[in-house]
Amino acid sequence: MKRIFSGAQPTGNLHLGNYLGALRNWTQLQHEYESFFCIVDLHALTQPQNPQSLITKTKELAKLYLAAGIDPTVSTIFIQSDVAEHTELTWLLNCQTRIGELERMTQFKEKGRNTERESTGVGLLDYPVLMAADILLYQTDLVPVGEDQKQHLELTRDLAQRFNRDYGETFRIPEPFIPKAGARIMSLSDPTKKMAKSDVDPSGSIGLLDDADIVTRKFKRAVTDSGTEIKFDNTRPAITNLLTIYALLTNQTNEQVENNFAGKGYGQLKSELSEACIAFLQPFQERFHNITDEHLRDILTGGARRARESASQTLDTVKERLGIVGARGI
Ligand code: ATP
Ligand code: LTN
Repeated sequence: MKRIFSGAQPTGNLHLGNYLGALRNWTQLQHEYESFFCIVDLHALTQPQNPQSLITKTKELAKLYLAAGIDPTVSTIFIQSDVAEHTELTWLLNCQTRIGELERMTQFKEKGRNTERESTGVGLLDYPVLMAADILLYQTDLVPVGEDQKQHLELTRDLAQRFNRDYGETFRIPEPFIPKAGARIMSLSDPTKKMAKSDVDPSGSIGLLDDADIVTRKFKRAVTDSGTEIKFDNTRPAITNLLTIYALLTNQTNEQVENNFAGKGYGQLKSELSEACIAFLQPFQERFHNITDEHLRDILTGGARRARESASQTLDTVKERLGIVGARGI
């Protein structure tokens, strides 16, 4: 059976973009692939975190995976730091990676934009290598992610190919899986930017844990384009974004959605969109609140054990290939 691997960072509030661009696809793909879904807490450390809130966010994210429909009886759900192989492979891959490759990453340039190079964290630069380690440890075939992760996937493939060429066939070369619709949900307050957890302005994103009043208010205040027609149109990013969210939440085609809104106004679109979103979020949040900590701990402990079994096999091969065999080699 082919494998998928994906993950999200336990930072900020997970939003509709994370769900429509990533989690929703994971829940569908888990039935066709052997699946590993990781809470990448070590990636979160690339930006300053409060230790106590990192613990809370890690727990919250694991519950969000379950509430979204990831089934722990068919998929492996685990916390990255529970499987030490991730950090160990990162070091080994670091020594195969060029600084130039990392400096070219758009996300590094964007996230480090407001900081002097002198004081930018090394973790932020090295972030994609840890991500490559995550993926390559599991001999992953497919990585379902949003559009913003495409470049990191290309680097992962380059590193794997280089290692295979220099040290012999070791890693499977993963393919990205980027959905046709929903791969880049835009901010409600600025449709030229993606909906982002790291955005300081909360009005741009619908949090998966937002209550009905907040959702209604955020959609009501959402920016719209000039003109009155309600149609998918790349030159009108705000309306196209709202329609994309509506189509995905109601499982309709773009054509069905356009027909539904033919002759209606922006106010109607916003109120139907709020309704559809609340209808999705309410049962989602109910599932979220019904997951007990004990149940979660069992799932994550079992998940880490299964993940370690796979990861350690790959790591052993990599070390062997590199001549890192410790006392055993003497
Ligand atoms: P931020 O939202 O602050 O940029 P992030 O993208 O680093 O955070 P993660 O939690 O690590 O957030 O991302 C989880 C998944 O959600 C990734 O696959 C990412 O590509 C996807 N994703 C993030 N934002 C969007 C968006 N606006 N539209 C679609 N997918 C998204
Ligand atoms: N960088 C990703 C999170 C991530 C990831 C991964 C995604 C870390 N490791 C491995 C897929 C596969 C992000 O969404 N910001």
